[in-house]
Amino acid sequence: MYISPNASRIRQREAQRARDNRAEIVKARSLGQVTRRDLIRWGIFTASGVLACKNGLSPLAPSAFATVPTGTPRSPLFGGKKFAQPLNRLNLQHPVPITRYQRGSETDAVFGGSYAGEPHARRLSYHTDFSNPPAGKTKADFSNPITGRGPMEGRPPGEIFAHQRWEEFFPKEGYVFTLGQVAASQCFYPGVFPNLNPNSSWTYASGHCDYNTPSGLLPPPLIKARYGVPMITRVYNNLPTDRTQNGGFGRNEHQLHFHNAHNGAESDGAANVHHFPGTFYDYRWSTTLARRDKINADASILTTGGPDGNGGIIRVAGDYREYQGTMWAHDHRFFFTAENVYKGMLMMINFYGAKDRGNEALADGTNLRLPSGKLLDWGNTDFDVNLIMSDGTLDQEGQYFFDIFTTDGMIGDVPLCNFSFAPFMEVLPRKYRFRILNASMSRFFKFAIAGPAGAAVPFQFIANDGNLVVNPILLTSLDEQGIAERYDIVVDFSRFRVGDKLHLVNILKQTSGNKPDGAVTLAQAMQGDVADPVLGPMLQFRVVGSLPSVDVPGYPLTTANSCGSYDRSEVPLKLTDQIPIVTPVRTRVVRFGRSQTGDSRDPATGQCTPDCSEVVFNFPWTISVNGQTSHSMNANRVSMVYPKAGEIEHWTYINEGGGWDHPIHLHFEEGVTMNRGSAAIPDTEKLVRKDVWRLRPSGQVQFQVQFGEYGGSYVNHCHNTVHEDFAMLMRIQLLGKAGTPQAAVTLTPNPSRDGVTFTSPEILPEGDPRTMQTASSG
Ligand SMILES: [Cu+2]
Repeated sequence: MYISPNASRIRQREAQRARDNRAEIVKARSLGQVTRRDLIRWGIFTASGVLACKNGLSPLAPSAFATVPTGTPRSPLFGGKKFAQPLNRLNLQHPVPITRYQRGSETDAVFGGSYAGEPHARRLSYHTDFSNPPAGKTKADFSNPITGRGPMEGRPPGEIFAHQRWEEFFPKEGYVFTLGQVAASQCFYPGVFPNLNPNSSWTYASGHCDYNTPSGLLPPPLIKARYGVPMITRVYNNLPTDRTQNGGFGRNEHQLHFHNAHNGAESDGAANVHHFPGTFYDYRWSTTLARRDKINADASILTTGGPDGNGGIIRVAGDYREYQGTMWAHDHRFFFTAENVYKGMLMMINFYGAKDRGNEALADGTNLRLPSGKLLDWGNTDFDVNLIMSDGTLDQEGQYFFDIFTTDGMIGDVPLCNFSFAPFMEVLPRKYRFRILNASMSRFFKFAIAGPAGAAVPFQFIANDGNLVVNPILLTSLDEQGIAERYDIVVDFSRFRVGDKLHLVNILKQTSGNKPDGAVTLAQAMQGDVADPVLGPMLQFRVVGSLPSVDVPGYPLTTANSCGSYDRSEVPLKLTDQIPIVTPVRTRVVRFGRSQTGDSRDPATGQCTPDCSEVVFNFPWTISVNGQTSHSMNANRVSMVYPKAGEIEHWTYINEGGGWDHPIHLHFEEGVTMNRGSAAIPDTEKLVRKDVWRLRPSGQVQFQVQFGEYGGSYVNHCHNTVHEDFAMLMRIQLLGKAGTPQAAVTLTPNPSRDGVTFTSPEILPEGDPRTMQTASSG
C-alpha cells in the first residue's frame, strides 16, 4: 500500500500523540488523579476493562497509525549506522571470599575483600530479627535505613524462607550488587544516541552504592560460577522510593530469579518475595548439581565436579549429565517482569564443570576443551562470548520506551547486542563459542551467519538452554529461539582471511507480539525489511590478525599464538550421555490458552496478589491443569503439587491457539524433551534437556521431569514476559522431606514496605496428586 509522505507525517504525529497521552494517563492514574471510572467516561476503557480504540487518545491507536512493529513512531537513530561501534563484553564480576562466623547455634557468612563491613549473610533473614528483636536490640537495629519502614532484608522471616541446606552449601564466594538508576553517560550508542536518563534504565552495579547516586551500568553483569563453589549474592534495591518515578514504565520492587539454577525456593527469586527500595535480599546460589541425593551421592565419581583453580577438580555429588552451562538471572516481580527486565534488570551466569572448564588447552581426559582460551585455569572468555540479543524502542528524545498497555507483546525496532546498537566484534581466524541468549520481551529470533559473500556459514550447535547436547549438531541456521532460550554454538572462522566480514543475522520477521510472522531467506534478511527493522544483521564479525585478551588485559592474542595449531580447542563428537526416558510415576497435561477469564483480580476487592497494573484491566492469558478450569496468575493459588522428590513425571504442554506462540518456562528443573505430539521434532530438541519450550502455534510438547534437593514454591509461566504479566503464570509447590519446613505447602508471603505477612494459599485439586481420585491419565 502506498502512503504519501504527507499521510505518513500525519500518522507519525498521531502515533506520537497517542504515546504522549498514554504516558500522561499512566502518570495521572498512578498519582490517583484519575479513576478507572474517568477512563471509562472518556471512552479509553470500556466497562469490561478492554481498551477502546480512539485515535490520538487510545493506547491502542498504534495499530491504526504506527509504521513499525512497536506500535509507535519509528525509533530515531540520530544518524547512527550499524556496525560502527565495538561489541561490549558483559561486565565481569569479581567475587570476594566468604568466611564463617559462629553466632550461638547459627553460622553466619562473612563477606571479605572489598565487601568487608557488609552485614553478615545469615541462614535466617534479618526480617526474623526485625519481627522479634533479640535481647538488647530494637526494631530500629534491623530497619530499612532509607525509609525507616519495614526490615532491612526483603527475604521473609522464619524457617520457611531460611536458606535450605545452609551448612551443606555454605557459600564460599560472595557478590554484592546495587540495583539502581542507570549511571550518567550510559547509552546504547555512545556519542550518537543521547545518554539515558536515570529512570530510563534500571540496572546493576557492583558493591553497595550510595543511595543518592545513580550507579547502574550497561552492559549487564557476567558471573563465572563453578560447581562446588556456592555463592551468596546480595542485591540492594536503590531504586526511587516513589513508584511513579519510573520513566513511564517499570516497578521499583525487585526479586531476582536465577533462571533454572537449582536453588531453594527462598533463593529462586520467584516466590512472591519482591523487596523494596532501601532493602537488600540475600540469594544463596548453591551450584547444586541435580540428583545429588540420588546419583553419585557420595561424590565418588572422580570426574564430576568443578574447576579448583589449579588444574584439578572440586568433586561434587550429583549427575554429570545434568551439568548446566549458559545461564542468566533476571527480575521476576510478578505482573511487572516485562517492564523491569526490559529496563535492564538482568545478568548472565556461566557455570563451569569438570567437562566444561573454559580452558581449551587443559587435557585431563574429562575436560571437553571447547573453545574458550587458555590463559586462565578455568573460565576463559577470550574465545567464549556471551551475547545478549534483544530489541529496544526509543522515544523521539532517544529515551527507552515501553508500551505498558499491550497485553499481546512488546516488539522493538532497535537491534541490540549486549545492550549496544548493532555492534561489530573483532575475531581471530579460529574457533569461537557463542552463548546466545534471547532477552527480548516478546520477540523470537532465528539466527544464521552470513559469510563475506553472503552465503550461510555452517556452525556446530553444542548446547540448548545451557545443557550440552549428546552430539554436536551441524547447522546452517538455528531453530527459532524464544524468549529466555539459550543456544550455544561453535563457529570456525579459520577458513576466512584477515579483513573478511561476517554477520550474525536474524532471519525471523516479527511484527506482532503474539508470534513471529515467519522466517525469510538469508539473502532477504541481509537486505532488511522496512516493516521490521530487527530483521537482518545484528552483529558484525571482523576477522583480524591480532586483538587484546579480555582474560589477561594487555596480553596480545595473535594468529601466531591462538590460531592454527595454537587453537587448542576441540568439539568432540560426544559431549555428554543421554538421560533415558522411563515409565513415569504420573503424567500431567497443562494447557496454555487465551480464555479471557482474567481471574487475577479478586472479584471482591478488585486487587491482584501481588498488586498488578493500574492501567490494564484485562488478563487474557490463562493456564489449565489436567483439563480443569483455566486461571490467570494469582500468587496465592497453588496450581500443582509435586508430592515427593525424585518421582519421574511426564508432562504435556499444549498451546490452545494457532494465533500465538508461547515460550513456556519451568523453574528449577530441566525436562528431557520427548516429542511434539504427532509433529516433527528437530534434532536440537529431540531428547534434549530444556527449561523453555516454544509450544509453536497450536503445537504441543511432552517432556520427562523430576524434582529434587529442594522444596518450596516455584512457578511455571510463559516467557513472552508480556503474556506472563497478563497473566500466564502458575505456582507449583514442591514438597520437601518430612521434618523440614518445605514438607507443608508454603504459606504465601505478601511483601509490603512494612514487612512480609503470610496467607494460606488455595490449592487446585486437579493439580494435587495427594487428593486426586485417580491418577491422571494424561
Ligand atoms: Cu506466551
